[in-house]
Amino acid sequence: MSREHNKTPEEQLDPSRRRFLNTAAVAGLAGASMSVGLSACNQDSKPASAAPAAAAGHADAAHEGQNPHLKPGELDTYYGFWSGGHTGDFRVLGMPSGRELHRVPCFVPDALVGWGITNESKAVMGTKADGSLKYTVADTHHTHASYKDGNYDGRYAWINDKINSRIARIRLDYFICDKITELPNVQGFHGIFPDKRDPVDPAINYTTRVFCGAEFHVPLPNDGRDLESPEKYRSLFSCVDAETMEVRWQMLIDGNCDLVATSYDGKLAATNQYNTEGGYHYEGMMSAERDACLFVNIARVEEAVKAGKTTTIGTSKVPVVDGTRAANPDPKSALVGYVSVPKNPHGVNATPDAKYFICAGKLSPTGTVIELAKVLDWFDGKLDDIDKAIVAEVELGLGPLHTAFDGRGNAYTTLFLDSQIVKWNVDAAIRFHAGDKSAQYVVDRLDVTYQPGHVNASQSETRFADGKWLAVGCKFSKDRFLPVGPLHAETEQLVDISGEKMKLVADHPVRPEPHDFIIFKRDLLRPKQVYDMNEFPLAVKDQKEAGVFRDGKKVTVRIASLAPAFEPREFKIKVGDEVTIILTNLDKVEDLTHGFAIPKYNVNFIVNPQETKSVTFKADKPGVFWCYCTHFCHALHLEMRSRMIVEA
Ligand code: K7E
Ligand code: CUA
Ligand code: CA
Repeated sequence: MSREHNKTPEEQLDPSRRRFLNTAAVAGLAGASMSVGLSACNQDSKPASAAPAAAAGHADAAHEGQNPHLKPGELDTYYGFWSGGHTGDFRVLGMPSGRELHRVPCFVPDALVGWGITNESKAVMGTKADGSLKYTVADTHHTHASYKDGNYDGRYAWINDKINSRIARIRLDYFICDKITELPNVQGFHGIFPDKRDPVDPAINYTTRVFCGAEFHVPLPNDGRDLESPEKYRSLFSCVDAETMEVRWQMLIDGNCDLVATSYDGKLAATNQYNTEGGYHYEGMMSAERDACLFVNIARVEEAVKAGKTTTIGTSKVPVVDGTRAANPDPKSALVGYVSVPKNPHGVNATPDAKYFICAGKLSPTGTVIELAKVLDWFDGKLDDIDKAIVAEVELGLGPLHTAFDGRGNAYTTLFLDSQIVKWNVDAAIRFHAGDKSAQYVVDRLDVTYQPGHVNASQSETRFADGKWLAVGCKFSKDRFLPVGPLHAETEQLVDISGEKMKLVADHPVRPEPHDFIIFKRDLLRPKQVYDMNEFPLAVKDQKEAGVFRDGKKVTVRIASLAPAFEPREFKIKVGDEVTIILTNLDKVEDLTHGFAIPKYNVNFIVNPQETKSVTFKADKPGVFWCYCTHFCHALHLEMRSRMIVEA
């Protein structure tokens, strides 16, 4: 097994090191990319030889670096929000330690909290007519949080589900998922980004919309028509209201979308597209040398929606505007502009100085820097060609995917095929592109292990990028951890970016596969650790309110927990009853969680301090069933039970 991280700095900076990458899993893609991708970049646009070799070995000797290791009892200085991937959850890590603190279930049932078991969680997740869950699988990729004044405001986070095109909102006061919306007529909802302010109302300096890009193009509506006419397939770019979580509008677009980015002035949302060809096999999707990054003029779209210049698709009532190229020929009235970007671009990210969006080329070894002021000029009719908004297109390395920022003018782009992060200076890249071939834009390269996808830095996606820590999500771990059978953990690597050179300081294994994450300062969040009982209309506010309430065959059992007892201590129901158990945890002490499990009835959930949850089931088995506390809460935790007697 090759040990890529043992390369000397000189070898790291040498592009020929690619020859040593013998990763079978990527050989196919590497081959495809090398043959078609490299040709897109002509010889004289080679990077200015990266960092000077002489300085590489002992550069930054004066820079001591930061220590990611916490002593027992020490707290992390950042929160990390990680998407869970196929586990469908939203994970919370402490950073820089990388310790996983919490998983917030969203799209997929979770046995710890009873997500998908309780009535409240099922109502959020969505059920079929028979009361069972509509979906039990998911694929989360991207998570982003709400903004105010260009920084995180700690209200909400959102996460996408690619499989079933759902968006979940997480309340950051309690770290719970409170709403899920399914986007109509969309398949493969992938990129997601909240706006950062309103494009026209100066009083609204915070997030009110979330934009959702769609990856797959399908017949619209997808009801059996146009099955064999891929030229008619389209995808939709959607806008979801941050508060109501309703879909405000959708826009027909050409191409398949990957990521979404939004500007700090609220005027633009962008999504990069890799299949402007409209191909339906991968060969077709990579036949063109350039694809696009689509820029949405948000104010214009909302005007068009207001003016009723919309249609609807299928049974959906959501207004749909037309953002295809053909429908938007005149910049002065265009809802969208398509900036040309090489080839099957992956990732679009906003620089913290609010000036640029950067797309990575994926099948081209390039990064493309697009100046937002020029895009706006094009919409105003002051720039004749929107591609003139491209102020740099420079070679970075093989398989560039995602980019993070340090707030000091540097970008950090993952190179999937090279298994590297390349640190490059955006201003130098712009000078290089403008003709100054002495401009050295590559600052440093760091080998990571292996095949990195997303990358993010502390506060990177805000105006307050602080350039301290960078995390990189590596898709392959290979030999980095103890072997545990065929399924490998992924490697999240932590990099100290406080100095000129990047320093790899820790590996964290993560359960596959998180894709994306954000890292932000802990003082921007004020989580509550005890619920407000008034949030729960069903709350059993006092032990005296507990008891069995019968209405024909419908039985409500109201239970209160107060360590170490449930009230009532026992209750009787009959076979054939439809039973709803409502449980309130009356304990007010922080960290005092109770569980409630009913053997053989498939019921288990927890109630946190002052929280209320309910479950409904059919009493179909006679006998004695000890409802017991599953969460160690007290010296008498084992004794904390209630006897459920089901009479035949
Ligand atoms: Cu953001 Cu993996 Cu969904 Cu790139 S995608 S890696
Ligand atoms: Cu209550 Cu354990
Ligand atoms: Ca393409």
